[in-house]
Amino acid sequence: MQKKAFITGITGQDGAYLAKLLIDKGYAVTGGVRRNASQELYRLSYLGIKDKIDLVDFDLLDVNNIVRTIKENPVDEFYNLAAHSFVGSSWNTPTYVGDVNALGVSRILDSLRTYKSDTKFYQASTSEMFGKVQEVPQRETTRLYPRSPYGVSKVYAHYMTINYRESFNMHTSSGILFNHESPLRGVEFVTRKITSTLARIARGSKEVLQLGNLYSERDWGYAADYVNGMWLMLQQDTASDYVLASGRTVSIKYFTQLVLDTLGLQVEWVGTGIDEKAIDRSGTVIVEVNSKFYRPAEVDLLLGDASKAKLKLGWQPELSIEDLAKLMSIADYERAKHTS
Ligand code: G4F
Repeated sequence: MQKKAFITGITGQDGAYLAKLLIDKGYAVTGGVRRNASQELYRLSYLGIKDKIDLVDFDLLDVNNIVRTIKENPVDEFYNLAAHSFVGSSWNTPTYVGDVNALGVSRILDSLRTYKSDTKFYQASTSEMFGKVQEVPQRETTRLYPRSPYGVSKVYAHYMTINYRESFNMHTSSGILFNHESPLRGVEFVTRKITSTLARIARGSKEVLQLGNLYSERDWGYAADYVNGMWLMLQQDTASDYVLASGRTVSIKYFTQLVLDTLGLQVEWVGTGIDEKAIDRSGTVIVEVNSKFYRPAEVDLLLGDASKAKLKLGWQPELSIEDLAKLMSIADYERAKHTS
């Protein structure tokens, strides 16, 4: 029988890649979309699956909508990828972020428990829960210390996912995913901000790439590899929590330099702190620091240990940070052809 899956946040980077993976595996995929949000279906079009998905109204704030959706769309696997996912702006709307990211998950879990408790559930947990890291590298057992309203909201959802597994014997798994990027990443996140801006500059645009903290370090992987891990979690006999990470961490500055190299932009870095800049051979500033992009509390270092996922799921990330930077830079250089 054809398997059925429901994906919340299907219009986002991970939702689109996961939908493609499931469709390729023969699943019938239904996607939840928030109709009052801008309809960003371009990622589904980019992957050639827009017409293969059934889209329905879905809102994490509306429990009646969630109940009705679960009753009308009974599925084998439910992937909750919807969230307010930009850490930087979570300080501006902390209550809203909590309502969506934390209580929204309670609404789904309790609706599933009541109306379709044999559904396998995936929760998008995050390395932001480790925040001010209590050990290096971080693994499933590392003590959580979130550093933003976003991180705090995700901790609540993470523990509710565990709680419904233990209280009601439901198959609820949590993927603690470290940063994962792609050409479909939103431009508000630092990797796409860097690749899209520098690609335009390489095509002759006169703008300057303005960044915040150049020295925070992230464990970056490729989103298409990571959605495969999500699927693998729901194929296990028993539910659990898994870290998905590359096991390597690099700074924002290192990633920026990889992109500059790929695009053939030769620069010299000068200055320190707020005055640090990358200047090209003609003396033009290409990259500069703007304190506007600093965060009230920073997560300085993330480095994940995905040994459990490798051992139990047979999961393996395929793309290195160097290859990822190339892939994203080239995709944005192509896109910039149409804007310059
Ligand atoms: O790309 P970012 O905005 O991602 P962040 O905050 O690590 O969060 C992402 O990954 C998490 C997984 O760990 C997810 F849970 C979350 O939903 C999201 O997908 O920022 C990365 C780093 C930060 O240290 C930030 O301070 O880049 C630094 N940064 C420096 N300049 C900047 C900028 N970040 C952004 N967005 N814009 C800048 O100009």
